[in-house]
Amino acid sequence: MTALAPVLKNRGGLWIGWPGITGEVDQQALDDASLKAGYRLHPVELDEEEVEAFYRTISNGAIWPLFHGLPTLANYSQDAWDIYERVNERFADVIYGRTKQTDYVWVQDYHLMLVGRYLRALDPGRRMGFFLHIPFPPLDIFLQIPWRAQILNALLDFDLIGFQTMRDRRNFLEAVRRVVPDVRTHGAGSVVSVEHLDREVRIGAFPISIDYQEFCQQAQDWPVGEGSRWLKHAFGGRCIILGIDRLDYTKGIPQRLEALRVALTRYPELRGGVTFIQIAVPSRTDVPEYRVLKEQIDRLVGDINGQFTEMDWTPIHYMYRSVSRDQLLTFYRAADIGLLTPLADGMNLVAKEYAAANVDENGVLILSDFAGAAAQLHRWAITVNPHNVLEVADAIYGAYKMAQGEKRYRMRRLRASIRRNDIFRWVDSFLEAAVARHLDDFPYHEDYVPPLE
Ligand code: ADQ
Repeated sequence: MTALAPVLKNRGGLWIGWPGITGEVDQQALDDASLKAGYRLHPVELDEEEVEAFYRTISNGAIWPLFHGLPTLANYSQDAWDIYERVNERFADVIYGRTKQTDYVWVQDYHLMLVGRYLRALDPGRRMGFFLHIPFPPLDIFLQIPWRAQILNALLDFDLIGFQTMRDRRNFLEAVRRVVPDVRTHGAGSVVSVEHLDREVRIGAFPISIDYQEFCQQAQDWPVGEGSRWLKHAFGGRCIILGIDRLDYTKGIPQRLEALRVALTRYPELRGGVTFIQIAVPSRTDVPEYRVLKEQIDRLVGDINGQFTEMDWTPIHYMYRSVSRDQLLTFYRAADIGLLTPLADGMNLVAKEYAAANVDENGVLILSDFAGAAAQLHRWAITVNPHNVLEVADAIYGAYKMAQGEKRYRMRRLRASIRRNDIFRWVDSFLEAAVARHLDDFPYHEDYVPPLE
């Protein structure tokens, strides 16, 4: 949950989570990590069977595809669900044991949708909120999950439930009205409330963001500026189109590659004129669907390069690996076009990072209609339906031909919008809805560990 790191770093706090490895956690390593991060970390340990059921089977094998509107990829297992419940209960136990009654608990994401239910049972008066980082699917899709009533009832045990967009919130409210008996909704605007079992639950849209200032400043650092000039030179001054994503079937990478093929076919002027850099970060490599996707992308890149490469030009540069922060910023800064076309995405922070790092204000953002970020950025980005490869191809050509003045105008407005609505504003608006307080009201945590200089 790297998006939250800047806030925790500034305010301290306690982060409870599974460290991503099975077996016993090395306390010294965790203390070192706490010191480096600037906030305390406390592990919830999981064994191999729990990781398989809770993390791989239910979270990433059922909820992730279904919530991204891809029900045919979702697999359900009742045995695994029982373990998902057990792990959520363990998280609630650990939270209960490690926090005071007055501490506000803010649970993050789809792995932990039941924590409210268990924590409410242990501590009925506890104030707690939940934020869903992924989309909430339309009614007919959500209804397919075998545990729909358990999920909705458990979510309603939180005091505040946050979604990325109004569309997600609307989908959630429709599901609640259909599945949970005797609920009443009140209010309008960005936060509405639902009456459920004599409690009031607030439901809001809080689009997550980035630490704009940090991206903007780091993009102006000397190595990034030099690197980006070098990159442009290395690619012969061609128009650089950039795609950066975790290698995930929700990110629409094959469709994007097909769109590039169509663009190169329809607009011969682009041949030799553009270089497409796709960086895919390895993700969930133990899941068969992800391995199949990787092979599909490998093949497509090979096909398209085979079809169009000339002696002095290769259309696609494909990197299957993670890159350092400086390298990431260098790619962002050098790219003339950011091409981010997920089939579904809670927000898509890469789109915001690209704009923040585009300090020369001469880039164009092409963004999927189905990224949560489009709700905020649609006026100044070129928005596209990622399934319509012709439309995406036309958008690529349109961005390539766009006049300097228009690029600057759009990019300035994109950046201004992200600057105003940064990660601190996101936390602030959530806290205001949750406990009627602002981020500035929160002192440094008594156990706050200052970051290393
Ligand atoms: P993700 O699906 O991971 O997040 P995204 O929002 O784009 O998607 O965030 C990816 C993060 O990884 C970015 O901060 C980016 O800088 C980093 N990253 C990407 N490529 C990298 C690379 N090659 N090397 C190093 N770092 C890289 C989920 C949801 C999103 C939602 C976020 C936050 O799926 O929809 O926006 O949570 O809520």
